[in-house]
Formats: sequence, structure tokens, C-alpha cells
Amino acid sequence: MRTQVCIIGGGPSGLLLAQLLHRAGIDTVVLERQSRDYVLARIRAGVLEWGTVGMLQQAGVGDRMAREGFVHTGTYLAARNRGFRIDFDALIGKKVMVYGQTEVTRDLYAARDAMGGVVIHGAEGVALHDLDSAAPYVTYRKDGADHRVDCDFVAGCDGFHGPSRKAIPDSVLREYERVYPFGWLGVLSETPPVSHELIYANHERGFALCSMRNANLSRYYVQCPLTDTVDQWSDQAFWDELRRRIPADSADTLVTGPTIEKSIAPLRSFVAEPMRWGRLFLVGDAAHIVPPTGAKGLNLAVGDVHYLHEGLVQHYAGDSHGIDTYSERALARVWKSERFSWSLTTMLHRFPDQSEFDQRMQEADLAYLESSNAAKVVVAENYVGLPY
Ligand code: FAS
Ligand code: PHB
Repeated sequence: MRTQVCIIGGGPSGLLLAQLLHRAGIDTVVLERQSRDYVLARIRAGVLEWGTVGMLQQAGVGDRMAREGFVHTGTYLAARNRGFRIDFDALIGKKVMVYGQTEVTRDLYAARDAMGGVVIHGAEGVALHDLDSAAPYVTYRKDGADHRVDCDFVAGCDGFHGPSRKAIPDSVLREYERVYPFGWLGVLSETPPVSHELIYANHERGFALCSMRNANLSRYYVQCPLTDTVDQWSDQAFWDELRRRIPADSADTLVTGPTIEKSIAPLRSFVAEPMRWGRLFLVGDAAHIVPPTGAKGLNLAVGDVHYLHEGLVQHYAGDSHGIDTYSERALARVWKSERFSWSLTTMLHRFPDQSEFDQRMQEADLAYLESSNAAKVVVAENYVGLPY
């Protein structure tokens, strides 16, 4: 098989890149290890930057999001049992969209189907070859048969554990990482959200987050030790802990119910450089990971897609400047979001070795933020998304 761009990974970044390139007349093949149902069963991001909204509209997949998504003009932060709002609209005239990553991925798959896009599921043993030549190719196995895709470029959209980043020689690849000493226990419940906007809460027992997917589907998180397992947390134990950590006025109105999903995610900050090697481009989680505190992971992946789509369209029109500067441009935005996600995580979470003085410093950080429009603008412009 031959194509112009072979995309490894059928998650949001791979599907969005394929959709945008196809609409620009550039041929792609997506190789995905899992089944479509498996990919769609993942519960992940919930907040879309407005730049991401624009990219999805550009890709022709914005209609259902416009109908079913929630536009939020602010968010709440809380400490010492009381919350305050950061009003994105009043401060910087911007907003975000709350629309689950699962739905984004569902919309992208539907668009790929509608355009006859080639997405190959069950692609096992994907391997990348001759990336430092003018004729790279990718091999994989499916249904017991070996296959080969010859291409001009390979887009590594295969997430943190995929083969693409590992295809870059150790002598070239540089990795930067911070692993946090805690995780997030997340639940979905078919209950009305406790708040019309998100609540990020600092508490001496640990961080908590109140989010949502729709008017009757809530998403909640509490920070937990990395040694915890989901089985250790009954629904009642989760609801009790969430109530302890969020402001009393929210705790009093929290509607609880049986959880329909419960999982623990570890938190890390990670960046791999460069994001290009020869004919390979790294995109999204294949190149970087952020703690979900700043709601940046999916949005950074979309930012990478923006730069790579633009660069490849220019390349096929005869100008390779865009792909030649892809890594530099993408990383400049990645590192700023890594900083924001790290700073919010540091301010809002209880670290195991944290002293009472450290707790007071976090609370003073939040008190200053509440008192200063200048400080609120900094959080607002990072949270809604820095320009591409
Ligand atoms: P993905 O990991 O989504 O997709 C990679 C794809 O490649 C997968 O489908 C995988 O099956 C496939 N693949 C892997 N290895 C392969 C191989 N060898 N061959 C073929 N295919 C292969 N981000 C936010 O912005 N906000 C949040 O609230 C948020 N919450 C999160 C919660 C959790 C539990 C996790 C894990 C992540 C969260 N994220 C959040 C980040 C997350 O949404 C990612 O940033 C986003 O999925 C990135 O998309 P991709 O780069 O497409 O990577
Ligand atoms: C979510 O809704 O899953 C969500 C929202 C905001 C975050 C993290 C997760 O920062």
C-alpha cells in the first residue's frame, strides 16, 4: 500500500490530522492497534480550548459539539472551604467548551467514515523504517498477515506508549520528566453536576475537581496515593471524600449516585525533543504529557496537529518551511503549557512531604489570585489556551 502520510494512532490527534489532510487533498492511512470500541471507551479530557473548537470546526466536525457542548466563560478555584471565580470573558473576552474527548473522537470517526478515510484497526506490531531516508515505510500485522505502507511522511500520533518516539535514536532524543507522587481517582455518575462550571479545590486532605459531560452526567476527581486501587474506593467513600474537599455550599448540594466509571490515572509532566526526526513527526501524547490539572493534554495535541497540518499542506504546495519549523514551533507552545500545568498542579495538590507552611503558601497563592485581576488574567489566558 502507498500513501502520502502514514498516521500511527487512531486517537484524537491521529484522526484529526487525517481528517484535515484529507480535506486538503492529502492522502493518509491511519494504523490503530485497538478496536474502535476500545478507543471510544476511554474516558479522558473534558475541556476544549477555543482554538481546539476552531480546529474541529475547520475539520468539519463541529456541529454536534455546538449542539451538545457547554460553553463556559469561567471556572472556580477553592481553598479553605470557599471558592472564587475566574471570569475568562470579563478578564480576556474568551471562553472554553466542555465537551468530552470521547465525543470528539466519536465525531472524528464518523467524519472519517463519511469521507471514506482509511483507518485500519487491529494493526499489530507497527514498526517504522527508513525514517532518515526519502522513502520511509511502516510495517504491521493484521489477521496474521504482514503489511507494508510506503509513504512520504510518518505522523507518530500513538500516545505515550507507542513506537514512534522510540524510533528516534537515543543519540538524538532528549526527554524531560517529572512524575508526581499522587494520582487522580476519577468517577463518572449519571447525576446533575454540582456546579454550572468547574471547581478546582485545594484542600489539606488533597485536591478535588468537579466537572461534567452533560446536564445529567458528572465527572469528579479526588487526588489519591499512587498505591491506591479502584477496589479500595467504594462509591460512598468517594462521595464522602469529595464532600470533605469541596466548599461546603457545594458539598451540601452535591447529588450523588452510583458511579458508572471509576479509574485512577497517574500524573506526570513529560516532553520529548525534537518532535521531528527525518520523515517522522511526533504529535500529541507521543511527544508530551501534562498533569490534567490544566486541561491541556488533548488541547496540546490539537495544537501540534495545527502546526503539522499547516506544514504538510505547504510542503505539498512546494514550501517546506512549515515542516522544517514544526518541532520548534510546537515545542515553544508545549513548554508554556507544561509550565502552566505544573504550576497549577503544584498549587492545588497536597504533596506527601508537604509541611503546614507549604500548605499555607498554597493557600496564600490562591488568596492572592482571588485578590488580583492581574494574577487572574495570567491564569485565564493560559487556561483558555495560548495562541497557535
Ligand atoms: P492518545 O493516547 O489518545 O491516542 C494514541 C492512540 O495510539 C491510541 O488510540 C492507541 O491505541 C494508539 N496506539 C498506541 N500504540 C500503538 C501501536 N503500537 N500501534 C498502533 N496504534 C497504537 N487531557 C485534557 O486535555 N484534559 C483532561 O481532562 C485529560 N484527562 C485525562 C485523563 C486520563 C486518565 C488520561 C490518560 C489522559 C487525560 N488527558 C486529558 C490527556 C489525554 O486526553 C491526551 O492528551 C489525548 O488523549 C492525546 O491524544 P493523542 O495524542 O491522540 O494520544
Ligand atoms: C474532565 O472533565 O475530565 C476534566 C476537566 C478539567 C480538567 C481535567 C479533567 O483540568
